[in-house]
Amino acid sequence: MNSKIALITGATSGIGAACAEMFAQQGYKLILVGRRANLLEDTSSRLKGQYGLEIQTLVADVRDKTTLSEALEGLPADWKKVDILINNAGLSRGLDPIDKGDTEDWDAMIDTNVKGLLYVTKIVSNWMIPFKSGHIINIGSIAGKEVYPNGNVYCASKHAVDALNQGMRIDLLPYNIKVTAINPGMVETEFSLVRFKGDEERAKNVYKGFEPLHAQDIADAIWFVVSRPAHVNINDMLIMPSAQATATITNKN
Ligand code: NDP
Ligand code: 8X3
Repeated sequence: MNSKIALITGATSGIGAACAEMFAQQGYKLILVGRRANLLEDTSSRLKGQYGLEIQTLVADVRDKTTLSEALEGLPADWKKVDILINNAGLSRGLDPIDKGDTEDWDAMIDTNVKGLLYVTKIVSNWMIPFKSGHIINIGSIAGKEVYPNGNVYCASKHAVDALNQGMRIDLLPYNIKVTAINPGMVETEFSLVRFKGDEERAKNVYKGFEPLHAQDIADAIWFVVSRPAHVNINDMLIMPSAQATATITNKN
């Protein structure tokens, strides 16, 4: 049994849930963070039953720095030696031109994708520093490499993740902490349902006519990255469905 610990934000769905499964298979102890308590509990009891692991579940909104900090700092001391942090919690809300955007949507994206990621990273990097080891995986996006019509604020938030990924790598270098960005193209998860505010038809259409990435593909890539030898770091990985060339060009049947 591996005694390493992986902390995954946004573990209730999609990429985060697939990562929880992957790290459970690899024998890691898990700290799973998300807002939906029922889903966290379901995942936790399933993985505990299947892999016989220890799991801590933290029901927390990464935007709320007080509650988040209380939840993380409230973990037992021996759980604060986190080996892998996966900054995955994130969302897109709305797909509107800048003059029509909903400012509540903008707040949700910036507060979650940028500020939430920062709050988690500050706490967990301080846990890693004394051990001079650790690996932080930031889930960016093709939207952090390109800007597409109506993507404005979501793209800005993921460009910020790209910049923070580079900044963290510089700042944490003296402490032997690896930092990697995983930047996916279209992955079929709850992402589009959240973007389109529960419009299932519109969400399904996004993935029609081609095979999108699956959450498992991203978990596989993350496992590849974290399982490199100590002297190797993958700085940045851009992963697209074979049928998608750029953020806006997809070969659909
Ligand atoms: P999902 O909507 O399936 O999962 C998002 C996860 O983030 C959920 O577990 C959700 O949990 C959690 N989350 C959202 N807001 C918060 C919050 N405020 N506090 C805590 N947890 C939160 O989407 P994906 O799995 O696709 O998305 C994961 C990441 O991947 C995101 O950062 C997204 O931007 C990125 N990404 C997704 C792509 C795609 O095409 N799907 C492509 C490129 C990047 P809960 O609601 O329970 O809190
Ligand atoms: C999610 C992928 O292309 O919808 O980050 O922005 S995209």
